[in-house]
Amino acid sequence: MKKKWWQKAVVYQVYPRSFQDSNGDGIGDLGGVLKRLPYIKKLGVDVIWLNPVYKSPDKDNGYDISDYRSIQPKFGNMEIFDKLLAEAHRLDLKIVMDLVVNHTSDQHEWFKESKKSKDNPYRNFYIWRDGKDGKAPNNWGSFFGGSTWEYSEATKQYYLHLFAKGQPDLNWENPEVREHVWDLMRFWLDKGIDGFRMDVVNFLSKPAGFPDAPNLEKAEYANVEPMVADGAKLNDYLREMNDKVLSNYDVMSVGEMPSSTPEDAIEYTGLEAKELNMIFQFDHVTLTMNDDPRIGKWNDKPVKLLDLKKSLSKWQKALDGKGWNSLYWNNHDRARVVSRFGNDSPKYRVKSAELLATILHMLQGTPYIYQGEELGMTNAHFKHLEDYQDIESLEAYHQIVEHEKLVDHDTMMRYLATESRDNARTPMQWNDSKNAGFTDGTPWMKLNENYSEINAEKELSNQNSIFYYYRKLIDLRHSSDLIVYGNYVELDPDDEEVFAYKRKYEGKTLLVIGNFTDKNVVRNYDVPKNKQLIISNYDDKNVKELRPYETRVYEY
Ligand code: ISL
Ligand code: CA
Repeated sequence: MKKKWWQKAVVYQVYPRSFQDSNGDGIGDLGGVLKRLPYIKKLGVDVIWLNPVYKSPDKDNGYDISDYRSIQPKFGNMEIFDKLLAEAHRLDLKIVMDLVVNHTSDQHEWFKESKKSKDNPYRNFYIWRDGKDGKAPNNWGSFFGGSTWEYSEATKQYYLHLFAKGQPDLNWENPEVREHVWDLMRFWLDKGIDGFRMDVVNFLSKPAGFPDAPNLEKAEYANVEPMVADGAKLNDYLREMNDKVLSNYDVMSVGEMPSSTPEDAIEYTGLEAKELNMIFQFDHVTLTMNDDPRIGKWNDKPVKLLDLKKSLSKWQKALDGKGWNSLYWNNHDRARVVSRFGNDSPKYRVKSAELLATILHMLQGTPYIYQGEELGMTNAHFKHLEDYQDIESLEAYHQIVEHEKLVDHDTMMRYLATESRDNARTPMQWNDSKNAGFTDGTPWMKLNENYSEINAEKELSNQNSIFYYYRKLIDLRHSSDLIVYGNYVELDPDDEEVFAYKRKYEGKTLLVIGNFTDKNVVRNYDVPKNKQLIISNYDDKNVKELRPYETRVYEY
């Protein structure tokens, strides 16, 4: 495979509404990102991925776009966007934008037209169907609760929405829709942006005839994901996108693909594919699910190290030489890594955050860091339902607790505290002043109470901080082909306490070791005397035992 710039890159994800407010309205904005560019630069990353900043009624925090070519007024305007892009480029930082084209907002002009009449020129931009016996066309359940079908009085038909009813799905079968999408992509690429992260892009091709989904557990609505993921025409759409748009620019593309397998990933990102550069797979972030499938992702089970190793190893081995992995622990949809996969107690938070960072950053693929991860930010630990803002969390509470009465309030509060997307969306913790330096006004979302303990200012003033540890990991990657391209070798898959693996490249070996327990453990790896310790999160290196959450990386 010919080497590409994005293979050596590290990406930093910015969730603009929670990053930095610059005008005191309590909402993070582009002016705030601009102000914090030097901070991002200091971390040493190459690329910034911006979550959606387009005009939107914000039913799903910007994932419901009403105008693809203008900036959300809360976030600024096109002038400030252009300034941000220019300043980022001046600092040698690339900017990747979110592309949300499985659906639009119901406030998009196309949808406003589409719903007017059956013969409207935009009718076929969306997916309209007659009801069945006075009910929805099929049994599909929306990701945010209820049916995926919403009735529209004007034409007495239903439209499809996999997510909220304010997010109608576009009809990708319609070539006109595709042309519009290629156009809007060119609009941003011609401005000079450096690529796209593509929202649920493996859901674009829906099954012909819209059959019912299997529903063994007899849930009120059936799980729609297997019906729409990796559909029959998806490869055609992605190839057309590559052919007509992406191949004309030197940019990166990463497709968000819930439930895709390594085989799917090779199809989309493989050498022959000419589709995307990489995908976000969901395996390792969905290792625990509720025993009751009707409750789905909502649970409070700890993740087992064996499962995690198995999952990551599977992807490392399968894509080696055939595709390219994206490496991530968390994002705006997931719990905070140190709370979900590590130990966020004051005693072990730092070691455990550094351990997790090491395990991920030494793998083959392109690493993504989610804002605040480099500070060891933790889950929100919210106690009250009122503290949650996320549509998925609130709709799930409504459906599971109030409507279907599957679990009680306290149980669901534990599930939210473990899995809610809001855990990642509390404002960035810059310092220990009021509202953590995020805003002078009233923050749109409650801050994590631990900001006087955990914040950027504190991290930057301590050479042994998590922040500088991340910077070291990034620097190591930039200077090592072994870390970027080396083959992955799994070690001791049955070890329940230690995650260890090797990487091999042109006669060199990297040995990565991580103790995932809060105890001292002893392990023996066969390493030559001339080995070099290239990074570790403990000071004294001459110890036989691995201490709690200790990690070491050797090269030889
Ligand atoms: O977070 C999830 C997993 O539990 C899903 O509900 C999530 O919606 C899914 O991963 C798709 O995410 C993307 O598309 C959504 C948007 O709400 C998410 O923020 C986005 O990342 C709809 O556009
Ligand atoms: Ca603002």
